[in-house]
Amino acid sequence: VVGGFPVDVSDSPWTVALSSRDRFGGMRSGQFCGAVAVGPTTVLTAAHCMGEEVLGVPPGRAHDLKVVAGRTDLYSDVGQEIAVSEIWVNPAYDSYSNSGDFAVLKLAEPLPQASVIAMTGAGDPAYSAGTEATVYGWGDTSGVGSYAHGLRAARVHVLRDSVCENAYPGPADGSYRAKTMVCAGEPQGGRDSCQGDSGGPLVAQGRLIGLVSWGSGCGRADSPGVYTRVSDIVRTLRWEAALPGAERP
Ligand code: 4AZ
Repeated sequence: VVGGFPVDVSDSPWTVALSSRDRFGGMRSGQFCGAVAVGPTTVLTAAHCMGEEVLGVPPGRAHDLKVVAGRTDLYSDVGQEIAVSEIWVNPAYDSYSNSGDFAVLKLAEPLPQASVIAMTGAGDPAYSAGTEATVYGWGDTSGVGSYAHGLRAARVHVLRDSVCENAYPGPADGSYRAKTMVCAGEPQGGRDSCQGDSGGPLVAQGRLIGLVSWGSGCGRADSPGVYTRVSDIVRTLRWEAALPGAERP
């Protein structure tokens, strides 16, 4: 998180860290992405966090993939480390456009119910341009690879889809798709998510509206953060639960 402030994880207990001992060249803590608890044994993260180039190994062979909950400072040993027992990567995820960038992790043991955040649905006013939102993570605080030990957060605004459509017409800098993505940031830059925050939460009005996904750099003017649209996750999961493996509309 760039341009943010320190927070205690007890203020956002649904913000959890992903760690794996397969991580090469990463942070000493083993943290490599953020994630969000949406049920006692259900955690969302970015699909790209489950990619071999991020994980170091194919997701099915991840050793010691853990969710770290209740730990503000990753270098402390408070809180819980819970094993991931199942990984479901959105089959509609397109690594080229980054559309549909989410995965569902099942935990071997439950988190407390109080650590769960509600997901928002389509039509939620929390998505209106101008809504203040907060992004949380342990990622890069500078855009040049200095990682936080402690959880940080930044306030950003939900921006009109046209802002990201203009910033990211693709293909060079990525292409923004309003159906599956949310645009958020500050027009003048300064406050943003960054590398290492991926998969973590964007929260507005007490509800989860996005997962950190991509962007051009961090905190740059006219290069907002792009988040996986949670209402699209909800729609996809309903569809998958009803008709596993079916072709999506
Ligand atoms: C990344 O590389 C990344 N400024 C995440 C978020 C943003 C940019 C890059 C948004 O994981």
